[in-house]
Amino acid sequence: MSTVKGVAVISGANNTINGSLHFIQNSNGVTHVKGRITGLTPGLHGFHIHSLGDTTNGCNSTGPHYNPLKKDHGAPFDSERHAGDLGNIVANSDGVAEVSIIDSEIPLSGQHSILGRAIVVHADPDDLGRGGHELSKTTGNAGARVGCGVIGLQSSV
Ligand SMILES: [Cu+2]
Ligand SMILES: [Zn+2]
Repeated sequence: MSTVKGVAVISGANNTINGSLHFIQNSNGVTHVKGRITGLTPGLHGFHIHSLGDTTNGCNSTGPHYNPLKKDHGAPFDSERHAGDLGNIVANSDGVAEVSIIDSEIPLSGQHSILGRAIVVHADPDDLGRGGHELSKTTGNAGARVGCGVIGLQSSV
């Protein structure tokens, strides 16, 4: 498996949330997500791959969490998780989140590729399936979708 690179430009409904994220799939199939998102409220924000790259109705048309193996919502370190479950990112007091996530369930090639799907940032923390809320096992009860971008192919080496 060769290195594949993707990129997503993040924007939100009110134009205050912006960012860009780079996706680098290494030769062992593990993907590194790296970049920064600005304009967030300080604190934790749920962070997921959603199944569709459709932003005709903003982030709300990107579908549910990407879940090709039909599992329950969870944390990135759980075996019972959606492939798209990347946990939370943390915005500092200036509303800036520096993102650096390494994950083995979000390939940029093959049957379960995330290319053409969306990455979504939520208003609230993802409870990682542990909150006991009726939405915990489907969305982590992370609230509104405040920013998103479609993951496109950047280049292959
Ligand atoms: Cu989400
Ligand atoms: Zn999920």
